[in-house]
Amino acid sequence: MPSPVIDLRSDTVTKPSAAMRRAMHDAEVGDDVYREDPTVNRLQDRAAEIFGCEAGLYVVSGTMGNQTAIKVLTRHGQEVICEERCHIYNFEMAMVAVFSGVLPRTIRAADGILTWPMIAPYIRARNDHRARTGLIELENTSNLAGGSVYPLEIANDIVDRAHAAGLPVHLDGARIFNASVALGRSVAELTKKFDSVMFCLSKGLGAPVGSLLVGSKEFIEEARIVRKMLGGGMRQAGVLAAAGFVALEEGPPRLHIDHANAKFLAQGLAEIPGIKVDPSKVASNILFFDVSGTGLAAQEISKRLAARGVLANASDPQTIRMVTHLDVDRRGCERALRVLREVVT
Ligand code: TLP
Repeated sequence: MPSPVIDLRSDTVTKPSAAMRRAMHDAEVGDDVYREDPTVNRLQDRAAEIFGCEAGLYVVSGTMGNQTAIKVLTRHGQEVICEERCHIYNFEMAMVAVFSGVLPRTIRAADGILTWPMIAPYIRARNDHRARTGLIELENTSNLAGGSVYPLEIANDIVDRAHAAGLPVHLDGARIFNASVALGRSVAELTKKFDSVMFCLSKGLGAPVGSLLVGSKEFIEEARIVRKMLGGGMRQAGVLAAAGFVALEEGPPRLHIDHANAKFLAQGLAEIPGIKVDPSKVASNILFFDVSGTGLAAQEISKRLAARGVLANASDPQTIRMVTHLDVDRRGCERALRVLREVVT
């Protein structure tokens, strides 16, 4: 029997577990646009409880959650300050411009971690010549910066000072549970100062579909309207939310395994000739490694890996990303390392 494919392209690729499928089968449903889906309501209430917020809103995807929050918190013609490699700027189809009519004001920061002194010079209040700042956005963990984690004091300092300047702060917490595990602090602690938080059920937590926005009642009421504008009123969405509920309860306690596997991969990769990676930088479940020393293009390596049953995407001509998750165990990681060594030597 051929070995199963080791899919390290993303933590979005996980398949629903047996418990999730059972919960989906058994889910009580209603029309969620009328707020009558008991399973969606239960998921939203539980998310709000875990994050210590007033309310939650189930959305189709992380992208929908981020873009909904940005729309609620900004006005056309403003700027959003964010890190240069963030998801809202690089992977959300220019929706900040298309939908909210705002301009990303990007700042490059080491490891994707902004600090207040980096942000402060870019904040513009009312001005006759330049667009006003409307929002600050942070990403934790930072995907393109290699799953790096915001130190709590740095994130809190940014939010406190932004508030003092009259600015809201949105958190793209697609992988905030990974940050929570890496720091040993609860997600409520990591996010309590933010005006809005988006987190994904469909990444490391393992659900097939869905993300949540959490925040104040007032913010979530506005977000409901924007979600509807985006076509995100899903009706009997309880069949999906049921899987999300299982992910929210069962996902977080096992994320440390993915972090250990990512570290293990990085340590193994560092020993392969021509590959450059710093295992000490791997803080969660994402790693990027440089393949330029192998003499092969990242795309070519990715193709050769795929032919041998290991999937990992090139993120640029000399870099490959690997993401660990619940459908890849330690043996899978060992095999990925073996195959990679064969492919490049
Ligand atoms: N990230 C995906 C791709 O879009 C790159 C991945 O494979 O990592 N915020 C962050 C930090 C994300 O990494 C992602 C997805 C999203 C938002 C968007 O979530 P979805 O895919 O549910 O819209």
